[in-house]
Amino acid sequence: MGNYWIYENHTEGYEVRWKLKSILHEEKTAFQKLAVVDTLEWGKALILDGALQIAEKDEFIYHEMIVHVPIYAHPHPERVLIIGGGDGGTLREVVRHATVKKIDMVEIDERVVKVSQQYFPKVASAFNDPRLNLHIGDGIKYVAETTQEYDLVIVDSSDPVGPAVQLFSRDFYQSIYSILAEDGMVTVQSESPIFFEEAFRSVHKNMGAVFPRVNIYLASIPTYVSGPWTFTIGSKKHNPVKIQGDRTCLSGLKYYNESVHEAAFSLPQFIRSMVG
Ligand code: AG3
Repeated sequence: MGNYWIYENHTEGYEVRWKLKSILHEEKTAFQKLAVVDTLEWGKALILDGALQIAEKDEFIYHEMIVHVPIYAHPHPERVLIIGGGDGGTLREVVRHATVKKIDMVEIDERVVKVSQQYFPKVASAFNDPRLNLHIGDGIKYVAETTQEYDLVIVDSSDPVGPAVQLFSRDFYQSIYSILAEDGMVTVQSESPIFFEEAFRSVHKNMGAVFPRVNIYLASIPTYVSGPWTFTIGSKKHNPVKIQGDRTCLSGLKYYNESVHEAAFSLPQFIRSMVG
């Protein structure tokens, strides 16, 4: 392929483009448009409804941060629920932890799982883990109906458009609150504070209406919009800024370490003021 580019619009006046080596796969699933492309700079990338979800070269940053921060902040994370995350990257990081005994994962679009297994074997590498129960279905319905209890819930969603809108709502956080143990916590990806300010603020507001403690932490993920990306933790009891967990699986990680954990909660003033 000669001079072929794909574009992602962040605002009306700002877009990013990637030069492609090839388009590997394109389909319309029951829920969204799904594409896999091979980019010149960032390796293969998974795109849903025009928004880049993972690129091989930097997915480790997002996946390590959405998982290891809350897991290390919890003294005994045994039962974990992942909502979304069909590419398997979040799951891959969760299974590193021997303290975790049971993992439920609820992904609405089975095609994301299948296509990721085909094109991203290093990301979708843990679907055979014996602790995993994979449910193909609606995460909103699952949290409203399940009788299971969890120590940690991780919401690895796409942007709040299309199938993911309700995953940013107060009702959803309320349902998560009721299936968490008395010292449980939830982590969600909460978008770019610069390009998705409304979504970012609403996560903080909705989570704060439900959880006694809400903390935000940051990481820069080059292939997601530009600047910092936010994650928000709602916690019933523990202070997520403090590392409490067993630290044996730290080796082998590429982004997360103990000082990154603490530093990630330091917010620049303009972000602090958005939620202050
Ligand atoms: N979920 C968050 C992707 C958000 C990207 N947004 C964008 N490009 N506009 C990623 C799922 C990875 N498991």
